[in-house]
Amino acid sequence: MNDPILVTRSSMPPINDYIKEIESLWDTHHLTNMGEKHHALQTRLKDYLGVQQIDLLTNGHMALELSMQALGLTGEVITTPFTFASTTQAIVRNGLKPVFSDVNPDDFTLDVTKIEECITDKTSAIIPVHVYGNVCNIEEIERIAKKYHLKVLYDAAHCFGVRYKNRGIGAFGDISCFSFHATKVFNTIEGGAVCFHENCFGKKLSALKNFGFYDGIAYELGVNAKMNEFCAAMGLCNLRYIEEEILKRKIIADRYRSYLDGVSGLRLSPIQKDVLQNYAYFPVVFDENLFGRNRDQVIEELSKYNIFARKYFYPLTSTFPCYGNQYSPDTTPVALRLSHQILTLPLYPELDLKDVDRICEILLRCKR
Ligand code: T4K
Repeated sequence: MNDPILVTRSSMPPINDYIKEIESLWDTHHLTNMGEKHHALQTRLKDYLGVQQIDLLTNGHMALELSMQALGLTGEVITTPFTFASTTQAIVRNGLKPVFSDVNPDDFTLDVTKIEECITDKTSAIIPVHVYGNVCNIEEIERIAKKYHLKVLYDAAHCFGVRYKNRGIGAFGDISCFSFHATKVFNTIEGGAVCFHENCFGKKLSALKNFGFYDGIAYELGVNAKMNEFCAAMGLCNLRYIEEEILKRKIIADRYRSYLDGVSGLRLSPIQKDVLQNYAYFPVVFDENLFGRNRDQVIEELSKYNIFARKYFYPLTSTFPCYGNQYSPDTTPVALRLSHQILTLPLYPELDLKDVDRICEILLRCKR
């Protein structure tokens, strides 16, 4: 039996790069609380991502949760249920009500034709997700937000390095939140970032991530969500290799496409106009009627060969037991159907092309 192939595998720099990067910490003993690595990474990321302002946090979830708090959102927010648990949990943990709007079947992001019907006098924001690194319909979301005076906070957890119309994706909306988790295109082991425009927001956010302190006095109800120096050092190392890593991902994604594009019963994520992709994930949508097998049967077949694709994102977050039965998945039928049909195939820079060939051959043998 071949070694297991998992859906992803963390990118790691050469070990000596990391050792060299952390050596100075043994001199300074300054391990956390916004030290030199934190500042260096912040500066380099601001430049790489092409954003006006950026702050670093312990993870992508806290980036979302504290951004919502810092923005002072109230009442209802319009969002997608086709995402990772974090997006919805950050909303609900802020005391906000998620109003789930459906996604479009082509790129799996919010269907902009359905947003306006979800707006009420309690709506304070739209919280879309650039899911899999697919860019939302930014222009239309901006138009709706302006018309109804809503804030826009993008969950850009999957989007590191993505550019739209030659601008870094983090520059859009009022705020964009990235995840630097071990499973992401760029990782700081655990980590996250908030990108924003206004200075006053930044002051509040940096207080919130540090117990709400301004000069050691807690004026806000904060938490501890500071990125530590070892994580920032990992980020500094990984950032040196990011272009090569994304290029390796592209080669793998292209190989998948060469096998799977145009196969009846399979639908791939679109190549979006004006988007420089990061190839974070490789989702495939199975139409059982045309393909002859459903998504779950394909997972089962791949697992016999020690290949572990994942059901990102099943089930819809709106159906999680932690929300009771407050939200019906029937209000978002496209997302519901997708969650039963979609499978993300293994994709990471070190994945051997021979393994990609093998995965595709097994998958295509499933076709009836
Ligand atoms: N918003 C969105 C849209 C998100 O997708 C996420 C996170 C967030 C917000 C929140 O950001 P963070 O707070 O996490 O920074 C994984 C990740 O834990 C999670 O970060 C990610 N989204 C989600 C899509 O995927 P799981 O439960 O699938 O992880 P796990 O442990 O099963 O790992 C998946 C595979 O990754 C493993 O089969 C092997 C590989 N792996 C995993 C770990 C932990 C590694 O190679 N190295 C590792 O250290 O959630």
